[in-house]
Amino acid sequence: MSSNNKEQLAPSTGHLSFEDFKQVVLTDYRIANESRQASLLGRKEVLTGKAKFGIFGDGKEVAQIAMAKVFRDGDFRSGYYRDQTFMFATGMSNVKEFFAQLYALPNVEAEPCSAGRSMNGHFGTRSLNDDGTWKNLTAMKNSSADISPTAGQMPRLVGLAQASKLYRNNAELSVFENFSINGNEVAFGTIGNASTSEGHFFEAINAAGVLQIPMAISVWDDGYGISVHAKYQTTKENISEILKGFQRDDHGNGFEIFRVKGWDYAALCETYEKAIKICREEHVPVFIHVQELTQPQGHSTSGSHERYKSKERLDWEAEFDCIKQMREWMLKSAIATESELDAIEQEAKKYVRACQKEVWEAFNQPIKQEIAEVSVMLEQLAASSAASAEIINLVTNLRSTVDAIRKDILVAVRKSLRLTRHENSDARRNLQIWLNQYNNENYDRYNSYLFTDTESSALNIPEIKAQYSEDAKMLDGREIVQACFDAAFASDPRVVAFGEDVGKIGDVNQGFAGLQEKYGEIRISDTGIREATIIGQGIGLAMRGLRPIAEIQYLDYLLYGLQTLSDDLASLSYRTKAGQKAPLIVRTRGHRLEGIWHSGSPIGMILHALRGMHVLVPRNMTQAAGFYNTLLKADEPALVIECLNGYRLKEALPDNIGEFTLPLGRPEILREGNDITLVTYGSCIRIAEEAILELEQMGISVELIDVQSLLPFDIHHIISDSLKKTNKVLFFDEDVPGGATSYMMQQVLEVQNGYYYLDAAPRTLTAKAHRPAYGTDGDYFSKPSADDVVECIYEMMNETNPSKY
Ligand SMILES: Cc1ncc(C[n+]2csc(CCOP(=O)(O)OP(=O)(O)O)c2C)c(N)n1
Ligand SMILES: [Mg+2]
Repeated sequence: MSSNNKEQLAPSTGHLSFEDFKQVVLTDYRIANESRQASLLGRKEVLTGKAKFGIFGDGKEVAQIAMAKVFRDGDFRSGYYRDQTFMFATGMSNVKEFFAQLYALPNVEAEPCSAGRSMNGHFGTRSLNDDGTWKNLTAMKNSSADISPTAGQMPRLVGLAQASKLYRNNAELSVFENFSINGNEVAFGTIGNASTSEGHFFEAINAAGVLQIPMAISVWDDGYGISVHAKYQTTKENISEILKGFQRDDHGNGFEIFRVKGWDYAALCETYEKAIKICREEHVPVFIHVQELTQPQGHSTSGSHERYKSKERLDWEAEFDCIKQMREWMLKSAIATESELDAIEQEAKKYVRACQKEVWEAFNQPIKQEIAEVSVMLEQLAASSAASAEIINLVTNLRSTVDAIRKDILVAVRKSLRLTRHENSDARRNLQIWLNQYNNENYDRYNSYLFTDTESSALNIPEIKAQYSEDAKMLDGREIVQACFDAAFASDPRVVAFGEDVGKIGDVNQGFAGLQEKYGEIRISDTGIREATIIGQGIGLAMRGLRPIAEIQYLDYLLYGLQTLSDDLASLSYRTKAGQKAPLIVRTRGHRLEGIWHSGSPIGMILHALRGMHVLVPRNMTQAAGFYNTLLKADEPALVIECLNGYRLKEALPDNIGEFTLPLGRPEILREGNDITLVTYGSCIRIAEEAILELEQMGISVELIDVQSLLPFDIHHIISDSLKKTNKVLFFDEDVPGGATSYMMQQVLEVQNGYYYLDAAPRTLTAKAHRPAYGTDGDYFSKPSADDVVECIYEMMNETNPSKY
C-alpha cells in the first residue's frame, strides 16, 4: 500500500455515508499504526547503533490524528518531539523523512526539517524558496522548527497566533497574500504535561489570554516527565484543573478549556472540531488537555521506564494504549472486522520497514561511494610513498569499517596527508585537491547558513548616506529615533512595535511617542512584563511575514528573553538550513545609568549567545536610525542596543531620516591619530572623547574607532589597518574583564592578523567583575572612567617610550 498521507483529511465525519466514514477511520488507523511501527523500529535502529538517539511519539498517536483533521492550509504548528503522528497525518512529514532525521541524513531533500542537524523528533516545514523568498504559506501546512528546550516552543507560539489577529484586523495587510486569508489561521501548540511546569508555559498562556488570539494549545499528558511523576510537576497533578481561572467569562475574556481522554478516538475528534471552530472563528485561545496518554517504550532510548513505573501503571498503560483502544472501539462499533484491522497492522509494519531500508540505503550509498573513490586515491598515494604500509593500513581499516561515516574518511585522509607531509607526488596533490572539495561539501552540510544568506542579507543592503540641510533641525536623540520609526510605520504596514510601555506613552524614553495615536493600537502596543514572550511574539510574527520591532525595556532584562533569543531566534536559520527565517528586530537600551540592574553591559554574554543574529551598538540615535533603516530592508534578525544617556543629547535631523542606511560590520574612525588605536563602542565613545582631549595635551595622538557593529565585526579590517599606523591598541568597554573586549581582541589579533603590527602588548580596559554599584561614585569605582582611559593609555605609551612619557 502506498502511504501518501498528503491527502486532505475530511475535517468532519458528520455528513458521510457509512462506507466513507469507515474509510476515514481506517485511514486514521493505518496512519496510527504506521507511526507506531516507526517508533518501534526507530528504537531498534538506535539500540543496534545505526542512530545516536531516539525519542518517539508512541502512545500519543490517536490524539494527534484527531488534531490533524482540523489543521488546515495556512495554519502553523509550534510543538515538540512527540508529534510525529500529527506530522504524518497532516502530510507535513512522512515515514521516510522520519528515518532520514533519525540517521541524520544531511540534505534538505531527504530531511527537510533540519537537513540532519536536529536530532530526531524535531519537526518543521520549509517556508522559504531556495533564494530565501517566502513561499505562499496559505497554500501549505506549516510547522515552525522545533527546539529541544522544554516549553521553548511556547513564546514563538504566541507570535504565530497573534499574526492572524493582525492580518484580520489591519486591512492594509490584505495585500500580503502569502501569509494569511483574513486571519483565519490557527496556531497549534503542543507540549508535554511536565513541561507545563516551565515559566515559559505560564507566561505564554497568560499572554494569549490577554491578547485573545487564535492559539490552540494541546497538552499531551502521560503523567510523567521522564521519570518524574505528575505529583512533583503540577499542583493537583492536573494542569487543566489549575488553569480553570483562565476559562472564558461572560465578558468574552479568557480561554476555552477542554479535557479529553487520549485513547478515545471519537471524543478526540469531536473535541478538536469544537475547540478549533471557536479558536478559528472567534479568535479565542483554546486549551485542550489530553489525558491518560501512555509511553509504550518509555521516554526515549536513554533508559527504560520499568525503572520508575509500577507494575500497576505499566499494566494500565498496556490496556489503555490508544491504538489498542481504537481497535477495540472499531470492533465494538462494527466499523471493521478483526481481519481488516490485522491486515492494516501487517501492512503498516511492512511499509515502515520498506521505508527504513530505503532511507538507510540513501544515507549510506553516497558515503560508500566516497570511500570507494578515496580508497583508490589513497592507494595511489601509497604506491609512491615512504609511508606506504601505514597508508595501506588506513585504507584497509576504512574499507572494513562497518557503516563507516564521513569522519572515518577524513581521519584516514588527513592522517595520510600528515604521513606524507615531506613528499610531493601527483597522488598527494590530487588527494589534497579532493580534500579541499570534500571540506567545502561538508561545510555546506554541517556549517552553512548561520544566516539565510539571501540577496536581502543585511550585508547586501546598499548604503544611503544621511543628508542634512544647512538649517537641519537640532533635536533630542529620542526625537530622531521617533522620526525614523514614524517613517517606517508610514511606509510599510507590516511594521509593528510592542513592549512594556511602548504603546500609550511611546516607550519610557519616547522613541514611539505619538505613534500609537497615529497608527493604531493594532500596530504599536503595550505588552505585559514578560520578556520571553515579547521575543516569542516577535519571532512568530516575523515567521508569518510581518516586520516586528520587539522592545526589551532595558538591556539588563534581556536575560529573561535570552533563552528564546539564543535557542530559537539565533539558531533558526542554521537549524533549518535556511528553510525558515524570522527577521525580527529587537530593540533595547543600556549602559550608563546607575545601580546594579540599570547599568549592566553584558555584551560578551550576548555576543556568545546570539551567533546567528546581528548585534549593533550605535553610539547615538542617528546611528541607531541608520541601522533600523538597514535592518527593515533586510531579512535577518538583529539586536540593537541604544545608549540610555543619548535620548536627550542634541543631534541634527537628517532630511532622509526614513531612507538613509548604515552598513553593518563597518566601524567608523571618529578621530584620526598616530600613537595608539582606541577601540570601543556605545556610551564609551563619549568617555573616550573626553580622555582623548587630555591625552592630546600630553602630546599623545589617539585614533578613536567606534566599532558600532559587534556582530558582524569589522568586515573590512579597518582596525588592523589602523594598527599599521599606530602599532598599539587598547580595547575598551564596560563589560566584565574578558568580556566583549576579549572578543574584539580576538577578532583584531587573530582574524585580522593585527598582532603583526604591534609594538606594545595589546590591552583591554573594562569594568570590574562585579555588577556596577549605585550612585555616581558607585559608577566611578565600578566602570572605567576617562581617568582610567587616560592613565591606561599613558602607561602603554610609557612602556614603549619610557624616556618620553
Ligand atoms: C529546559 C529543559 N530541561 C530539561 C530537558 C530534558 N528533558 C527532555 S524531555 C523532558 C521531560 C518532558 O516531559 P513532558 O513535558 O511531560 O513530555 P513527554 O516527554 O512526557 O511527552 C526533560 C526533562 C529539556 N529538554 N529542556
Ligand atoms: Mg509527560
